[in-house]
Amino acid sequence: MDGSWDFAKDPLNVGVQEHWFERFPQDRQSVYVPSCWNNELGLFEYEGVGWYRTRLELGQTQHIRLIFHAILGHADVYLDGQHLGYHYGGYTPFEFVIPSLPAGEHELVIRADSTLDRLTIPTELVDWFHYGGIIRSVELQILPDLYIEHFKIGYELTGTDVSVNLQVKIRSLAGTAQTARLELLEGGQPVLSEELQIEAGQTYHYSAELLWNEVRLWNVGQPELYTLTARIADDDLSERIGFRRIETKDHRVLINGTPVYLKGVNRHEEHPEWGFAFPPKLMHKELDIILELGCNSVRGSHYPQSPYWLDLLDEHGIVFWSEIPIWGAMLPNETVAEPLFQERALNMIQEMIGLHIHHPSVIFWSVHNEIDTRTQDAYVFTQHLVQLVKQLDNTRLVTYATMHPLEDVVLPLFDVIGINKYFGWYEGEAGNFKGMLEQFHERARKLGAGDRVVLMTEFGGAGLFGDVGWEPRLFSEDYQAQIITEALAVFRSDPQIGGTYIWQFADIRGDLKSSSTHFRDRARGFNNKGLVNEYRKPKQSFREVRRIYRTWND
Ligand code: ADA
Repeated sequence: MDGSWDFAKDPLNVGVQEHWFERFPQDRQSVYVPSCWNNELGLFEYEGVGWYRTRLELGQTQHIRLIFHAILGHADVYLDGQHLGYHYGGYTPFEFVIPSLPAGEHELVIRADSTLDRLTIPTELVDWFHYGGIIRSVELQILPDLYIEHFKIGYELTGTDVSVNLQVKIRSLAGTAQTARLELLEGGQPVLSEELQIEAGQTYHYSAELLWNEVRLWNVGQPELYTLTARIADDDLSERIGFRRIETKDHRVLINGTPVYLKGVNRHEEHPEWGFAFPPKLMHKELDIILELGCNSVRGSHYPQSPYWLDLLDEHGIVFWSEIPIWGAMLPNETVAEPLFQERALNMIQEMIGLHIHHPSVIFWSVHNEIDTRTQDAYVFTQHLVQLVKQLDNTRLVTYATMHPLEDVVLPLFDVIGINKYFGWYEGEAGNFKGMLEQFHERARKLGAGDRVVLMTEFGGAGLFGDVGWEPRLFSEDYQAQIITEALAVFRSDPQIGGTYIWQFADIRGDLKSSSTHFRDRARGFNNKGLVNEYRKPKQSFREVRRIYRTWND
């Protein structure tokens, strides 16, 4: 349903009371969906409620499914004036099925609220721009009487032999019992077929086990993929997977038994002209630049990124770190103890895993970034998050990023520990990394976490694009390149570090506001720590990192 929709902002938040879902205001404009409203003229700093409206036309009575691939913040959906439901989140899809919607014109209205507060995720204090809007596609599916609601693939590998578990959830919207043949295909070729009897209104859970020998394994730079399709009556659903085994040993991540040193960058899915509604064409460009840099991994900072991006990584054998948007550098400890905050976090974990589960590129699930991990509240909260991840998917590594490496109490809860530290920028000098890491390893051993894989998940500094000179001054490209180069040398010489993720791939818009004291060092209103600027033009640091990453050949 992408295209031009009606849009009205609701700064006084009166829309619900005034029934805008039945009578859309006259004072409206037309915006393209998906997009961020901040990229419209006059709405740059608008944070709050926005209403969207479009229409859909049915030639006959149909069952429909509406999929909202991502709406920032709080979303309420109305169809013909009726409230279909509410979703909280921002980067994961949700959907509604409406059986037997009559022929004719129907009005779809969405109330999207981008307001950040102390219990939203992220909270109001976050180092990225507060965008709002419908940031990914809205999809309309016309459903037949029998449709596939969900198709989940799991597997266990022994060498190159695999046992594949297929679970298909079939739902009947028919008024009578149906007999239909469920077919499962791999690469278009039938592998299983079974006749099912499905009662009226029933949700049928089908599961099957397949044993395959000598499968081609997915690996870094070796993107072997398999497409599986479930088909019944007039519906089908395809999912693509890759088979690989992830383990850790001797401070390294192993893929299919081989250690891989992770050469990465932190990537926000953001661009000044598009906000978080990042167009696929730009993802291709971004991938080319990241490959050129010599990376084999990307950290998806700080929220579940678009499935299209993950498809590209799957297809190029690049390893991905997926995380939920708990951004904690300034998060008060009381917040993590709040039931609503916790409920939202658990829900986000569930939705992230649901969205990314089949992508072989994803090898890390990360539960939070830089919260105050020195406290008992953080320990208990983290325990819940980690438990949920393990329960939903115990084939990947559970991780997080800490800004308190020397005081952190949650280290033992994780398979992999990410350290964010900005020596040479916010504190000390790049040379300080060595001493800090020695202390960290010692402490991790004492806490019983000495065998974990440790990744440097953030480090770097700001370099303003074009500011080059004869000496490395703060904010110059030269200085940025220098601290990153020094830091990389320290990390690479530490056998207990398993990989590096530079902060960050590209400059992003920050949340610099004249009315607030936060993020005052964000010159131009941007976080300028990118290796490329916001238009993806390389800085000196890009060239240095390319030179270094290309010599790390393991
Ligand atoms: C933190 C945070 C990043 C970014 C960075 C910085 O480590 O995780 O999102 O804000 O600091 O640039 O200061």
